[in-house]
Amino acid sequence: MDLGQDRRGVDMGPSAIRYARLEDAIEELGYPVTDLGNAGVPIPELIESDESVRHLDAVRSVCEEVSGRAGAVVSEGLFPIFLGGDHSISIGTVSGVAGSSGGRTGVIWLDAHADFNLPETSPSGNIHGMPLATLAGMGPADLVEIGGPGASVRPEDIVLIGLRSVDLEERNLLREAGVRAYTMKEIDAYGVARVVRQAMKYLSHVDRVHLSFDLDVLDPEIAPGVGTPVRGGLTYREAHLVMELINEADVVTSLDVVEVNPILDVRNGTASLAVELVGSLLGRRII
Ligand code: LYS
Repeated sequence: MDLGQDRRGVDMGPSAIRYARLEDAIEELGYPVTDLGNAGVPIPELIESDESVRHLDAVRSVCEEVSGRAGAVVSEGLFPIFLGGDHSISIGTVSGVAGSSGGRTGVIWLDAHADFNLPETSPSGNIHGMPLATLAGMGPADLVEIGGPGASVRPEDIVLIGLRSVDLEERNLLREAGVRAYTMKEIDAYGVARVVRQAMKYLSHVDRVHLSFDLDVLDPEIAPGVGTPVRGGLTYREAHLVMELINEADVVTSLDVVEVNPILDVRNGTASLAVELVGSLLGRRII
């Protein structure tokens, strides 16, 4: 889906990631894979949208479908991997996962942006800048109620890692909500290993963790194929180390891979890197 922002291309992300052989990479680790196909997404050029929040109705209907399908997969005890698409799909994925499992679901949001805008604070009107606030129970009511009334996750069960582009009013919202955020400054100052270990410790009270992986957390030099690139992101090895350390903690039970834009990519390199990093998250070892 690419309705959560105003640039075409991320709707082709899932094709690019499949083409980069995600399924083979997971099967090599010994896990069977079933590809359940795509969600039904309207074509932006064919939708009339005069909403102040861009394509609100269409995003809601796609996220409702995704939420239901996510819940069904989790109820079977399986590990769902959701391919975006812009980050607004996570309103569907996380609400479905959290709503269908007992206990508390924590969220790790790997992203250059906080995605914590409300319609009133958003500089763009794009829903892909709002999913995390929506999941925390703020945001447009039509979207908050997907997967059941109220918040899908508690603000204190959320950790952001890799931030380096946060809008002015969005900063206040994050602070007021009490969401734990590790920016690139902490990563530079303390090293990525310490940051990830602290994050895992911070989330040690939850029953499961959903990892929402936005490729724009990576530096644009290694991941140019993203819709909203920001300089100063994770290096190649830092990114692998994040995934390797999260794998060691053995708590992640569902995953989003979002914002791959093949139109802006170079020889499908960003999608291939996404596949490599999913491999590290799922337990691929160097030796
Ligand atoms: N913070 C900006 C906005 O709300 C950018 C969000 C980018 C999300 N991938 O539009």
